[in-house]
Amino acid sequence: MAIAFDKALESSHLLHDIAAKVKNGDRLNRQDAIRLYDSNDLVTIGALGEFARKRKAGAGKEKYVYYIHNMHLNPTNFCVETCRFCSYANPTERSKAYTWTVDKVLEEARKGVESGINEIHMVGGLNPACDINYYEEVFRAIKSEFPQIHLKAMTAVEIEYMANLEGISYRETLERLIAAGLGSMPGGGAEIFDEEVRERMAVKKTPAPIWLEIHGIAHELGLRTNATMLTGIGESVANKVDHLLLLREQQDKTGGFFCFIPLKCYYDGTTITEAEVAEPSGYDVLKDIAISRLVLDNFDHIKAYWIQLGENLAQVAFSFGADDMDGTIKEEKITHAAGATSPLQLAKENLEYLIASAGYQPVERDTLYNIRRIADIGLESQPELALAK
Ligand code: V47
Ligand code: SF4
Repeated sequence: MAIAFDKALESSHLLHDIAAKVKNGDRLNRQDAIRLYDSNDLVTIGALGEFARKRKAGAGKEKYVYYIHNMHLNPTNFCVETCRFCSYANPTERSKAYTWTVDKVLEEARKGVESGINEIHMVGGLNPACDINYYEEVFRAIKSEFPQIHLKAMTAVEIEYMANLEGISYRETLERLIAAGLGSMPGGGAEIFDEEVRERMAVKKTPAPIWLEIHGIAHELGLRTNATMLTGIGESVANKVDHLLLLREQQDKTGGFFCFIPLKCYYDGTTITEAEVAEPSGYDVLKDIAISRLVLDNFDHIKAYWIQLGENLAQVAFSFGADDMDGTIKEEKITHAAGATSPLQLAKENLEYLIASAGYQPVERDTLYNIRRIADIGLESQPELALAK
């Protein structure tokens, strides 16, 4: 149910000047973004996001929504940090903390590869037992057995930790991991760049300048990377806007971000109380999708991460500017440890059905957004909910 842009433009008086900027392809400024967040005119905001998405997609691809057949692998959930929103590495989970051997990582990867995945998304806690030598060994083992698999791994937080552990630069850390098989970097660990929120959430790792510097170095070394923003941790509208503006500025400099992923916090197992944060509503999530699409005019892709949004809200997000759903996943731990109730994985057919039944064209991609398959899907019968194959 995409909304006609011109109708939205006519009907919205308050956002008229912003809509005109979007239509002309002019860059939005901080005040514009804050006004969009402060507006209740969700229909217009969505229409603007959809308009910007279509223009960015280019002719013939206006309806494309991408997904990937992938798996998440988390070799360790032991972490020296204690970010308050993280249930994955919280004290209860910590008492059951695990660290996989290289063989165990390989065994888990093998299960995914047998099911036809083409990307492994690997991240883990900050664990002194998993230093750069460990990850070099893991990457080499995976790439030598499965050279066709793309390794999207290591957040900027892990790069910072590993570099400090080893006493080497971020650049050298990245160069060594690239030589071992690292293909791209996910966008995790950015949280909210604002220092006060980070302090309240006990986030001691990787402040904004270092997170951005590491992504900049990765881009210079030829790696594509993603970026995230975690909401629902007590941030203000201004904090979100400033986060987006810092990402846009970095992208202007080094140009290697592929995709932006707005994340929303789940609270089970955390110490975060209702009194200190506002849980993002569906309304807030859709604004994050649309406004990030509008502000991040130099990012090609905005992801509706179905694991956190749930399948239904992810479908609506396509009409607000999202053009990616992430992947089949196989087994998600970080958000499910904190209470997410979405399935742990979905089969390709289910993702395709979700995209097509929202009125969009499902496109299976690889990590670098090369098209693997344009799905030809009829909507007569909904596929049984199935696990990723
Ligand atoms: O960095 C931690 C967040 C992130 C919670 O790059 C939580 O394609 C919700 O970055 N509730 C990891 N979120 C996930 C991530 C990601 C996911 C999918 C695709 C990509 C990509 C990246 O999850 C962490 C943190 O910001 N997180 N705890 C929680 N309780
Ligand atoms: Fe560790 Fe990352 Fe969890 Fe923070 S969010 S406790 S750094 S795993």
